[in-house]
Amino acid sequence: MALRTPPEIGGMGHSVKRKEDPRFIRGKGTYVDDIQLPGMLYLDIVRSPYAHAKIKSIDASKALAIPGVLAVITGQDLAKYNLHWMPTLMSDTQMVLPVEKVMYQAQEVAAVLATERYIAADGTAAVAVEYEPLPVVVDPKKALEPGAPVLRTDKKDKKDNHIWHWEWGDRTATDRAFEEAPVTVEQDIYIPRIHVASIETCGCIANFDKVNGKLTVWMTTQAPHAIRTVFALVAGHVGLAEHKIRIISPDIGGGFGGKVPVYPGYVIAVAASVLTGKPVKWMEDRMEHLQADSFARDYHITAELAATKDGTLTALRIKTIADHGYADAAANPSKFPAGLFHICTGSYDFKAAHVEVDGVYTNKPPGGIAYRCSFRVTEAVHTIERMADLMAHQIGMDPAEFRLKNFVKPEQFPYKSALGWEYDSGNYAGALHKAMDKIGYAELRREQAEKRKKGELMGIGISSFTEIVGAGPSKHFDILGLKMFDSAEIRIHPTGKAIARFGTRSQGQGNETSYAQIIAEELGIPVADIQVEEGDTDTAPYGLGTYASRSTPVAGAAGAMAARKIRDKARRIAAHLLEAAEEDLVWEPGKFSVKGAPNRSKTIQDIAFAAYTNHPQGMEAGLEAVSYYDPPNLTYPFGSYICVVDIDKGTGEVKVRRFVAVDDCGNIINPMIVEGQIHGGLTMGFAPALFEEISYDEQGNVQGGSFIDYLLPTAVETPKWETDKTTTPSPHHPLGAKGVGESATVGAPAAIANAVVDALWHLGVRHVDIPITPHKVWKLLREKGVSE
Ligand code: MCN
Ligand code: CUN
Repeated sequence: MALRTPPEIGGMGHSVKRKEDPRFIRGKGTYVDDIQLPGMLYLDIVRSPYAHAKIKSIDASKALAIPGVLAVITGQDLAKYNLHWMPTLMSDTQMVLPVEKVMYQAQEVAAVLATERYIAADGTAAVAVEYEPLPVVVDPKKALEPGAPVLRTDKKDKKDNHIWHWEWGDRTATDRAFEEAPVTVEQDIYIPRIHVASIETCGCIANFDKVNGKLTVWMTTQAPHAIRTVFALVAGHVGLAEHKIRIISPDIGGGFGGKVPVYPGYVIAVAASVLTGKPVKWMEDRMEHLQADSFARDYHITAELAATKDGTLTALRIKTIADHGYADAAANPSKFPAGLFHICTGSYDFKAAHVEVDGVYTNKPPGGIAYRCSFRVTEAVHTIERMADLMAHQIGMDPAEFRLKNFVKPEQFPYKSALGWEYDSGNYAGALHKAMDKIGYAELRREQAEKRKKGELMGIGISSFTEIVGAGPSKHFDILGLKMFDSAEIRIHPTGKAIARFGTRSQGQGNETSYAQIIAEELGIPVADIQVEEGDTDTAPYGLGTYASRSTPVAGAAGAMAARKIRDKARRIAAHLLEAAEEDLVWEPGKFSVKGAPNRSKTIQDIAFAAYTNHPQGMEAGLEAVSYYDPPNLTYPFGSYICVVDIDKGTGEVKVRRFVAVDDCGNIINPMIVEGQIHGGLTMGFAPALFEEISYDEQGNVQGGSFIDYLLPTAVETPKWETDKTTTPSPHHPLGAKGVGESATVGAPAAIANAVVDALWHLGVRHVDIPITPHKVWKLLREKGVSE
């Protein structure tokens, strides 16, 4: 199916702007920080310089002496209302403000409320906190050793730092396959902690209206409805009922998963507004954002592959230590503590697989997952794609040939993986062949052989990933019990114009545009006649939000289903208007006509008008519909990426010479948006492959807590992406579409890492952990005796 893409619609998702809105300042949208309310107060947060320390005292007197500082809020203050702890998305607990001790560097210690933003900051600097440092646990492996200091002393029965053990798959069959295997490879892989760097940091304005008892929060959130419910559940006892809470997620300057969790700042702002009856704004600065918000990855993996001598994969075995920081606040479906990590068999047809993960507490910020990744699929893809290359090299087979031999074949779909997933559709060989042709694979291998003779270092890396996006189905997926369906509500006005509201919240993906296209396609109404809204819980139908590339697979499907309900009613109205039987009507986009008499027709606009002015007796007036869509399965987009690198022997610098990305996300709704998603996604895969990492020294001091040492690639470093596509529709999605928002970030790092190892394999290099910095490569080259 070809979906219409009106050329006048750009990929920005800001087609309809509220120019008349007095709060509209920047001309690009209305972001939380653009909103100014009369009498607004500002919140700033005191943060801990220690990674683990008792709080002996907090002296607020100097801060309170500053004119304009109204209050210093501490954990003791919140404890009076039992709001000093809050639940995490994984049913763990996390501090809002500490009463006893801090657990990571940059943790919130107290909050200052003031009349001006700069006064609040001055107040923060003037709060004197006395700490007593405690032993710090940074390494999750050491955290598990007997005798390691127990971090969660708030949990009475907790005697160690182990959070949970989770395993999946057939252990016996997997172990047996390894015993019998003629070839096995094993590799430790560390996927470091990283952090999104969206243009807009997190923040909110909480406004409690004392007259009608209603709390409105403008908030940088990807999931406004879920937040409303969580607020009601957590703060119900202080009188905030769900119908008295309105969450508005205005324009969002990038989310990438970092705007799914609830951070203490939001909760303190709400508490401050409820107590003062004034609007309270809290907005993080860049360093707070990097140092304290939800992180991603931090997986210490040991992976093993088993194969026959001819290179047929037989089994996969993985053990992982997951560093969750001081609280398990991962944004995961409740049922799966390690998210969808068990998609780790990837694009290959394994007979047996087994995966184990252990969650561990350390003195680091809580969270997990927030970096353009559908619940740990990036970790899974990186592991299997690195391992596939390792095995191919080990048995002396070309990595492309090895993949082609082991792929799940097109005729095997729907394919049940060894770890229980049912892949909906795919043609992995098709995508890889296309990428190989486009990049000139055979010629590159010849060039590589020539260069190697001359001592030059060139590598070719492949990543043939399978993604898993679009959660539900609700029978397996929920967050804190809230089932992962999603919703759309469409109202057609008498003059044929429409408003459509969705339970998701785009952060720059352009959903406003593509949702309008879906409805336009289903109803034949021009895109320009459809206003799309998301993100206001008072108006939008209940939904779980935008993450895990679920908007198109779930809410987009809901949009199509709601539009089809409207079309069904429109048919009945048309039959009435045309005095014909419903079965005798034919639909073409935009109108119904009588079979055999095409001149007797009614447009959707005629029908909309009639729905309010001349509807059949016995039928309800109006033309609107709601759909709550529970997908029967996830969607499994995929792709093949090929990367060519040249390595500078003198400096260790890795230069990405070419990068070809062939993606398949089923039927595409808006090609321009999809291309933009892939370009952005590739850059966000390139970044952790070569640059980004947040690490900690032994005292728990964050390394990478500012843009001085958390390196983001700029346009200068970023290669020119060469993109292409294949189209394998999802059989269960009403439009045959699969999600795409994260694919490139998930698939790209392994292609780059594989290219680097491919360039160095003949020197004895078997693996390099990302980020592959010049220093790391330079050291490896010196170790292997390579001179400039
Ligand atoms: N699309 C399409 N045809 C398809 C699939 C998608 O035209 N077959 C379009 C969609 O209609 C939508 C866009 O591509 O406009 C992305 O759709 P989808 O894959 O459904 O992903 P979501 O809208 O759910 O976006 C979430 C995804 C995630 S989880 C992260 S993280 C991420 C990403 O999107 N964060 C982003 N891309 C981002 N892009 C921007 N600009 N900002 C972010 O914060
Ligand atoms: Cu995990 S990043 Mo996206 O799913 O919001």
